[in-house]
Amino acid sequence: MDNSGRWRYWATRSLTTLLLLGAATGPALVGEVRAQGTPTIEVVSPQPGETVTSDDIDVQVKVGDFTVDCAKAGRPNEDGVGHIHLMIDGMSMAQLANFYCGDSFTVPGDGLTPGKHTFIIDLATNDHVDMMDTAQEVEIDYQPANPVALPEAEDKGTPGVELVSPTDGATVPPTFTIEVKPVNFEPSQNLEGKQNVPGYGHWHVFVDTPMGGMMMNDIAMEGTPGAEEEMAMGTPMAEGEMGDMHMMAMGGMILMPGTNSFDVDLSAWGPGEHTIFIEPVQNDHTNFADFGHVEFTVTVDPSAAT
Ligand SMILES: [Cu+2]
Repeated sequence: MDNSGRWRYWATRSLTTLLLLGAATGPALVGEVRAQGTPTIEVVSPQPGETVTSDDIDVQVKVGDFTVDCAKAGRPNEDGVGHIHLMIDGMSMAQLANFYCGDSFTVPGDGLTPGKHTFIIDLATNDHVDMMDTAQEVEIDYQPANPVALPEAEDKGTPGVELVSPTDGATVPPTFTIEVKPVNFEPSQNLEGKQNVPGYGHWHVFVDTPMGGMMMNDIAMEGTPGAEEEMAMGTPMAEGEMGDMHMMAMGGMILMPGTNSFDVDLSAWGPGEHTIFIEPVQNDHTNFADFGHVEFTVTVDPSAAT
């Protein structure tokens, strides 16, 4: 089944949509919820203007009035719960380095040229929608001792994936390891959010998300076509300026790993049978023109042996 439109769509959305998404989540933050405090994220390190000489960039944040819980990634949204997004040199999903689950994490320097780069760090809902009103922007001067260039393109054919373990239909504990074997493809966590390189990318892992279930919400906005091109960071768009647009939540996506072995935690999904879908994607999180995927089921049993 062809699903090549699925993520391509996501990546074509830019700041406009993210702002729109931010606006859409905004109302949840007022009223009763605001009484508990408005979620915030503060960047402790790096500081704006800081010269970073390490090859990878350590980031430290402080989150307020918000529970970071990556076990809930891909689950239905809950007020005040989600995870952290970091984007490099832009505000679209194409620049998403990954999502993060703690107060400190490391952004790989691979593919980043020495010089000025901007990180945008914000809170995101379980379904990976950026909470725009929390976004923090930090420009750094990246001067690594050993800059790492993007790898050479290595187009070997249609990228795909084979399941190594667990076996289809296996009974597993809530947290277990998935192992896959790439086909014509080299996953790299370090390249996520960087420029696309043929033959490289990472995996997207979904739970209980039917193929073709794109979870797309059409949002029709009255307004001026072309306004999105005029958008720039720091110039919030007034309501009604956007043309017709679509947006999509990332319901079901639990992980975007760049390794062939990774742990998944289905505790928030509950015991019983779950379907897992894994596909190779490009560095910008969009699908390859053609690609293979695997889909299998597991039965989560809290008493199962690891
Ligand atoms: Cu991705």
